[in-house]
Amino acid sequence: MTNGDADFPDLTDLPVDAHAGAEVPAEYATEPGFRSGFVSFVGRPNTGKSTLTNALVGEKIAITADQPETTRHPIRGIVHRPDAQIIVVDTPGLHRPRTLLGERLNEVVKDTYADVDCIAMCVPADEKIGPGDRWIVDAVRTIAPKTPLIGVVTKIDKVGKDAVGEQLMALHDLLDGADVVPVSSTKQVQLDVLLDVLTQQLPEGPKFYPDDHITDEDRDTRMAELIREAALSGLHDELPHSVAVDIDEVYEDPEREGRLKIHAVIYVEREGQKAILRGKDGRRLSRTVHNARKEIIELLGQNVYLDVRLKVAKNWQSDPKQLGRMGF
Ligand SMILES: Nc1nc2c(ncn2[C@@H]2O[C@H](COP(=O)(O)OP(=O)(O)OP(=O)(O)O)[C@@H](O)[C@H]2O)c(=O)[nH]1
Ligand SMILES: [Mg+2]
Repeated sequence: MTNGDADFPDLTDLPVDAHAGAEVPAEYATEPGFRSGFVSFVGRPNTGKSTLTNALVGEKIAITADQPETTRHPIRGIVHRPDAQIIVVDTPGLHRPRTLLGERLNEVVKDTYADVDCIAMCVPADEKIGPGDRWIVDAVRTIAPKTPLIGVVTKIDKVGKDAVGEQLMALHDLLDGADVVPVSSTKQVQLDVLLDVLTQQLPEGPKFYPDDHITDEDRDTRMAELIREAALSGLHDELPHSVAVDIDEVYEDPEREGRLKIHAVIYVEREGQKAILRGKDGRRLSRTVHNARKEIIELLGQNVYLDVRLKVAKNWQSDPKQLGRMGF
């Protein structure tokens, strides 16, 4: 399935030993002083973690949306610098869970804390720091008391300089005096500064991945996520949480050389939601397919035929069996 832990290799599976030995393959070779390691972005939903991940990596590896709880599994992106390799792990936004899905997401995020070299707590410049943020910091401190924590004030393009300054101070206080960095992912402001700060937090060590590797996400997962992103656009309230996407089949189109045929299913929880996603005369669904297809073509660099069906999986967010089937 698309969002499963199965697609997310255990951190212990990484070729760490390759670096300790004398025989380092050419593509992993580095200068002395090179740093490498893992950084996890955490924060409330909708705080800009995935947008920041994409901006740092330089390619869309995590989908983003103007609603909370867009990211549903940790996504690794690799930032290659002359002096460091930073593996950023974008995580689902943390909050008090309302459904079984919410609980499972929280568990997965907490699992990632323990395995990283640095945790970066993201708070948007345009929202007051509140109990939700404190709850996350407490969780981080409990699960990973020794892991260095830094603060990131995101979306600084949305407010004035004074407000950014105030938020930096507030985050600095919340994190007991940790380093804090203001950034704008959409306007590409201060991203290099953030990478410098993150690099300083990493131990010296060789590369985990070759230079051309930017994510661990497999092709089908990325395609399913792009379809989900297209489907979420413009949705309101609780509906986005009910949407899940599965890639059914992918094969070379026998009717047209060089074209890939992709059959996907969008799951919702109720019949009424299906009608909303389909739209009047199927127009909304057509737009979803059109937009998703464009993104998938860009991802694959290949022409595709995209077929998307809508199906109801009743209350899948709260049903352990269905969640398992959906890969959670
Ligand atoms: N103006 C502005 N908007 C931003 C910036 N970064 C993110 N956003 C917007 O904030 C919204 C949420 O962004 P995401 O990156 O999906 O947030 P997230 O923290 O990954 O959300 P979850 O996955 O739900 O936890 C989207 O509409 C983004 O376009 C930024 O630097 N400036
Ligand atoms: Mg996200």
